Amino acid sequence: MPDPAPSTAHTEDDPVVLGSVGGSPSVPQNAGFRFAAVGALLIVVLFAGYGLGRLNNGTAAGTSAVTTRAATPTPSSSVIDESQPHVHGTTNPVPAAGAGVAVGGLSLSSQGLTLTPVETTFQAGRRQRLEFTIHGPGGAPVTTYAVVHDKPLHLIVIRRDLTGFQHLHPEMSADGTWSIDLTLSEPGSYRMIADFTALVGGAEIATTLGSDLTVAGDYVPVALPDAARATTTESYRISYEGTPGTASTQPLLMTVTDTAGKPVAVEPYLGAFGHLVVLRQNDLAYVHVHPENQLVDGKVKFWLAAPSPGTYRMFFDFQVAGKVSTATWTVVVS
Ligand SMILES: [Cu+2]
Repeated sequence: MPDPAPSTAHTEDDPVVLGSVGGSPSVPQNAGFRFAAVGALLIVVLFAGYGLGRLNNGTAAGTSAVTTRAATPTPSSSVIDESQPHVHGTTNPVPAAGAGVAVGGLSLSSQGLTLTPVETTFQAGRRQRLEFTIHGPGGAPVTTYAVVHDKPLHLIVIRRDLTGFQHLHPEMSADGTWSIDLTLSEPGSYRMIADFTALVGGAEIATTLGSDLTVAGDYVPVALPDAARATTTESYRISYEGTPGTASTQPLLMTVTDTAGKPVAVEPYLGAFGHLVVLRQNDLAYVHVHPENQLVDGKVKFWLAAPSPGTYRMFFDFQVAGKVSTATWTVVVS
């Protein structure tokens, strides 16, 4: 069963509401200097860990993602240039050999921020409103966020057996409540994983928080498909090259063709040539990877380090002819 297409959840014309801030790209883009540090290194840049701190400070030191921004007179949104490849959801950009990377999305709270869903019980197959807030260190809802890949917040919803993947973009009301219509088609336990960069008191806090969602009923878990390098969607065949490991960051190259094997042109989607979400089986630990900003021989090139040996499911959102599709693979990392 194909996963729901992300395109059903939003359009690129969706207004991005950022509380009292107004329009999103209103702040001078200071991303240039931020990313100059990585430049040609093509190193995975980490947002949920100390990625921003590392880049802002220009050093490799630090363990916190809370970083002080250049002074701005009022609370504001910012736009992060994610034109360099990087990873969300981990806390260690370049894993030491054998150490693996830490992971995101496993907790309701991190770095002073707490995800607070309003209602976590859903009925199978029925569209319901999913609402949540992100509470800041002082307890008040956060209302300002950096725009990362065209959106102030990216939401992944998936069942515990790694079926039913949805990549959504909720909208925020002025009081900081995020909401979106959500249909969970089958009974079971799901995760919602929110990936964002909150702007709190002049600091940027990039993190990934997660909560369970429950659909009552007879849960029939689906076995994970076998690992394979090629997969198909309704219209495309997608394969990848590269072997993810834990010891170092490895390239992954995605090739998209039509069903007859003829290459097709992948288009930018949400500020990149594709978005790769990698979830670990059994705990749904989350890694969100973005590609290099140029295609390589028509292929979309990512860099990925797995946080541990184990089995993962990869979800690759890409756009062709204005339509977003999601390719999925099972990957076993040894
Ligand atoms: Cu997104």
